[in-house]
Amino acid sequence: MIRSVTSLLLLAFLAGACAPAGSRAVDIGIHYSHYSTTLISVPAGVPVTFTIHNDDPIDHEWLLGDLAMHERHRTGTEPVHAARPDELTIPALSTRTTTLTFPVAMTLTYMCHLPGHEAYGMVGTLTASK
Ligand SMILES: [Cu+2]
Repeated sequence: MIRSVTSLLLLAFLAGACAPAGSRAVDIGIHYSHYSTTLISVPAGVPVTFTIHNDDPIDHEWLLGDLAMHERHRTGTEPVHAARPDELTIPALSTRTTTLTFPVAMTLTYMCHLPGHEAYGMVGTLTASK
C-alpha cells in the first residue's frame, strides 16, 4: 500500500514537471488565409501555450496585442517576427509554438498583417479572465 502511494506521488510530480498546474494549451489552425478560431478565452495568471499550424503554401503571422500595437504593424515595415513571444511569423506549411502568461484580465486582438490579410479576415479576439 505504501508503495502504491509513493508511485502516485511520483506520477503527480512528473505530470507537474511536464505542464505547470493550471496551464492551458490552445491550438490554432490557419487554412485558406483564415484562423480556425477567432474567439479564444484563456485564464489570466497561468501559462498558456499556443500552437499555430499554417496549412497554407504562403507565410502568415499571428501578432497578438492591443489596438496601438496593431496600428504600428499596419504601417510598419518589419518583414519577419521571430524575437517576441507574442509576435510570430508562421512560414508556409509549418507550426510555431509560444507560451504566454496574461497577468491580469484583458482583451487583445490577433491578426496577420501581411498585405491584405487583415482585410480578408485574419483577425481574432483573445480574452484572458480571472
Ligand atoms: Cu496571413
